Amino acid sequence: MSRRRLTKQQRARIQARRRKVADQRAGALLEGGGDVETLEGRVAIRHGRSLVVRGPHGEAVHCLFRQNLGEIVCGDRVLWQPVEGGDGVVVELLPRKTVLSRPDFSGREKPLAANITQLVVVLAPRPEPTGYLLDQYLVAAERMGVRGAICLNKADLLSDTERIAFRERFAYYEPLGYPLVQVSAKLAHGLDPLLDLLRDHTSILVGQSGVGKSSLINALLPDPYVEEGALSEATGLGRHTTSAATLYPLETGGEIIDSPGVRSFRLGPLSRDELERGFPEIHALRFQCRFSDCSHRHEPGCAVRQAVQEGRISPQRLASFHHLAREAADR
Ligand SMILES: Nc1nc2c(ncn2[C@@H]2O[C@H](COP(=O)(O)OP(=O)(O)OP(=O)(O)O)[C@@H](O)[C@H]2O)c(=O)[nH]1
Ligand SMILES: [Mg+2]
Ligand SMILES: [Zn+2]
Repeated sequence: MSRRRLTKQQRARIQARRRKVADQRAGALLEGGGDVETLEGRVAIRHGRSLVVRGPHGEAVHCLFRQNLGEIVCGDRVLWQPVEGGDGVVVELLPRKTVLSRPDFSGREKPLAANITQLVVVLAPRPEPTGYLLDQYLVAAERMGVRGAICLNKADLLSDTERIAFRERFAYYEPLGYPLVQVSAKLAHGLDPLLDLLRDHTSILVGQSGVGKSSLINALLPDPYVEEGALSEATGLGRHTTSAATLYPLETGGEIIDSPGVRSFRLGPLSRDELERGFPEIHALRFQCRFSDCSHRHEPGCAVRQAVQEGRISPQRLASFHHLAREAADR
């Protein structure tokens, strides 16, 4: 690591200067482009003030944009104008159907990707999955109104019996409406059911760092596109390699978005109704508790706790529900 260490101030100054130059350039391009044709495109990736936009024929064009267009992210649909030299300039951000956001360091909601129709949570035997993170993502999917799905990767690390046991651990989710597939990105095993799942969808792969999201995308694409990280042997945690959400078209139909791994995920503000809808098996019992505002904690006549006792609802799921309810109440 020979990279020079910059102070916060220096970094901020450099960023401000870059922003100004990009703005001036975008401004100049915009003024030059009097009656240039306007095309529709899809944002594949955003790097600071510049974008890679896929044009009508799937070609990748580097585009600049003005700050007043708002926060443009991967998956956004935009209008852009070609300029000399093959670059372009984005002139309009089209309305989003869905947006996945997560809070930034200051707790402000920041969009990560737009116009997603499916959220695929990737899990692997290493790093060890956390049920809470999975449940948070599934709540996020329900809240966005998109399908949630689960992809178990790194099947090659397990023996036959371990592989079955790993799948069994998450089989609970299938009847709730979350498809489950088990694959090995490394051996390119089990990819057909995954491709079926991805067809006709704009899917985002999410999950902990090191579970193999980028590796999966590499396995699915004809040419290796994406850089994979090495799994750190000491901790079993992957290095944070993917730094920006990136969209790729799939030859078999659909689009797939690689996203930077997380250690944890925090949902934005969540109403009681949104929370319950995020747990379909709890939502289904909402009229059966004795009290209509039942917290499913200690009230008598609670149909949800009854279902847990009878083995119909997983105690971990109810624990995730309570954890999220507490978080929502704290905000
Ligand atoms: N054995 C095995 N290793 C895998 C498999 N898929 C990925 N890996 C390894 O796991 C490590 C992390 O893979 P990445 O694809 O970079 O993981 P990621 O989820 O994109 O990580 P971030 O970008 O940090 O979020 C790499 O060393 C991969 O080679 C798999 O199916 N089997
Ligand atoms: Mg990655
Ligand atoms: Zn209850």
